[in-house]
Amino acid sequence: HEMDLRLRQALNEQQFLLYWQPKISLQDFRVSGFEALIRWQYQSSILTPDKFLHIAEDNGLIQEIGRWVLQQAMREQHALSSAIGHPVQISVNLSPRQFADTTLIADCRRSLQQSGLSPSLLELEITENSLIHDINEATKMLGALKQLGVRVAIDDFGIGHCSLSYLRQLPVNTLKIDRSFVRDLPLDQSNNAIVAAVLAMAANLRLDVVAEGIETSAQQNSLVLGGCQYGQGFLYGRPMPLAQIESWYGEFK
Ligand code: G
Ligand code: G
Ligand code: MN
Ligand code: NA
Repeated sequence: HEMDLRLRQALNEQQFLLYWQPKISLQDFRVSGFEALIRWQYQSSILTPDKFLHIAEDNGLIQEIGRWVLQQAMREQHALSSAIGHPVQISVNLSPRQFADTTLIADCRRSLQQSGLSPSLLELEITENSLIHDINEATKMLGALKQLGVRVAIDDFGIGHCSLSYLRQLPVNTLKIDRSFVRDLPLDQSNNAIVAAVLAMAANLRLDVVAEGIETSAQQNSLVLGGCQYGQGFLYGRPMPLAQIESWYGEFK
């Protein structure tokens, strides 16, 4: 298959790169970290994951691509921190297949050793659906990650099928509220109620909350009022390559 070969070639020829989107503390508006988002430099265009990641997921290349992302993200963390002037956390998205594969632990451990990164500065983002596929295996994996000292976030929270009783028993650190709930804040009654409920539950379970997709200060302000600790979105910064972080930060601060 044509696309399989191209993806393989992309890996071999280092055509993948990372973009970084800032994560902002909504308490002091400092930069707390960055989320790594993969891109494919294909001929003269930069392709987003929706164009190729599902193919890699189907043909199994996602495992190798995922290992590359983890390693590369940890390599770039130091330069991100230098650009911002203090140590920043990095977040890496994991595909369901990566999360289901126990070699993840060894991969993380090796990349942590090679990069010298403090494990607490690494957060792995998984979706609810990664958790419910096999809850026993997921619980083991989360336990092993916790033992490594790595943090775990549930991405796109609220649109999947993870029950609250699972959530209570699983060792995760962070919920990332899906941007579909943030979009119509603060005017939409039901989204307001959903976000308030997630924030209340998270406070009870001692989980951090990141709101995704913040585009306006009205959205931001309602999240701040609700006690949401972190935010991400175009209001602060779009995903960008490492080389642009310094000039972005010059404008932001
Ligand atoms: O900004 P963006 O178009 O990059 O991201 C689209 C989707 O692709 C997001 O849902 C994000 O979770 C996913 N994604 C981005 N980078 C990675 C990656 O490195 N690994 C995996 N598994 N998913 C990613
Ligand atoms: O599922 P995940 O959260 O990993 O996806 C991140 C995706 O969300 C990326 O495609 C990123 O470009 C996109 N994104 C980040 N901030 C915003 C925003 O403020 N508005 C919109 N529409 N998309 C955003
Ligand atoms: Mn994510
Ligand atoms: Na998300």
